[in-house]
This record gives sequence, C-alpha cells and structure tokens, in this order.
Amino acid sequence: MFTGLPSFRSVARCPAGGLLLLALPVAATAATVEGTFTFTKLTPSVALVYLPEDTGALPQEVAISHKNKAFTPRLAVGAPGSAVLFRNEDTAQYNIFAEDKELKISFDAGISEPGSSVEQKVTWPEGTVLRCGCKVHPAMEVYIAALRSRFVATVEFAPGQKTASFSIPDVPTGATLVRVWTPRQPATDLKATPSAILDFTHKGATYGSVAVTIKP
Ligand SMILES: [Cu+2]
Repeated sequence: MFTGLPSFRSVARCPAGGLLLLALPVAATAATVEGTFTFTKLTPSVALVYLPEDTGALPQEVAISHKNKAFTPRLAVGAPGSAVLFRNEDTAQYNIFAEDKELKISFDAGISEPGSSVEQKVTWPEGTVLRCGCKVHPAMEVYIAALRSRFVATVEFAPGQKTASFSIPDVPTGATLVRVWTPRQPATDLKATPSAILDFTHKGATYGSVAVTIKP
C-alpha cells in the first residue's frame, strides 16, 4: 500500500466550472489552445483534448478519490508507468476494477476499506484511455488516459450540461495538431490552423461538436 501524498502536475480550475487544466509551464512558448464543446444530446461524462505530438510528460503519481460515491477526478491523465492511487475517502467499502477487452486490461483490486488506498500502474498504451469502475457502486466510473503529452485539458460534464469551454495555455508556437476524445468518440485529430470544428455523430445524426482555435 502506498501511503505518501500524491503529487500533481499543476492543476487549475476554470471559474466557468467543470474544467481541469493540466499543463507544465514551458519556456519559450506563446500560443494557447481554446475551445468549446456543445451538445444537443448525449453529452458525455468527460472529454479529453491534448496535443498528441508532445511527449514530454514523465510518469507521476495520479490520485483519484472515491468520496460520496463519486470519483474525483472523473478523467485522470498519467504518462505510461504512472502510479494511479485510488483513495477510499468514503465511509463505505469499495472495489475498483477494470475490464477492457480492447486494451487487454483486466484487474480487480478487491474490497478496499475506508481510509485505505489501492494502486494501479498505467500499463495500457500511450494514447489510450481505460475505464475503471467500482463493483460496489455500479454507477461510478472513472477514465484514465495514458498520455505523454504535457499539453492536456480534461473536461467533466455535470448531468444536463450542454456546453463547456477549455483552454491549454503555453503550448509551443507552431503547434496545429489537436486530438479530441470522449467515451463515445474515438480519438480524432484536428488540424487547427488556426481553427477547426469536429461534429459528433451517432447513427447519422449530429449530437454535438467541438470548436478548437489555436491563438498565437
Ligand atoms: Cu464505490
């Protein structure tokens, strides 16, 4: 069991709410990625936006809290090899598990008592996202992205939320490639020169979009 305090990459919370930014300050950068998700229906629980060409992120400790029968965050990011620490901050037992046939990841951490933690290494491939759940609380889910990119925005949608904005500050000047992922949308690359729009479709009908701009 791991008992030390987890360390984070710098985390900022947007006043608009529902948005986490994870980025390291990098010298000699000047551009900013900005964008907005808009959904008319089928709003996902989370969304991920990042610059796939960057590979500067190192393995780290990623903390995920289980509290009030919810995971916080609901979308976490760690470079391959990172240690993900699930912390039981509830008054009830939990049981973290994952079962992903595509990624060939299957684990069951067993029953975890309140106040304890279980650790899982990020062993799935760079650029993929694993969904983990809790066998005690089947409605709970958390996504963990294996990314080497340092330029990442994670978005968490509240029930009924239709739009959410995000930004990734201090990205390298000249960056144009932006990757977008949601649980319903396979990772899709956009060339933002300087702007791009991706429509989300299901059975031929558009249910949302994301607009991305890179501002120098
Ligand atoms: Cu649970």
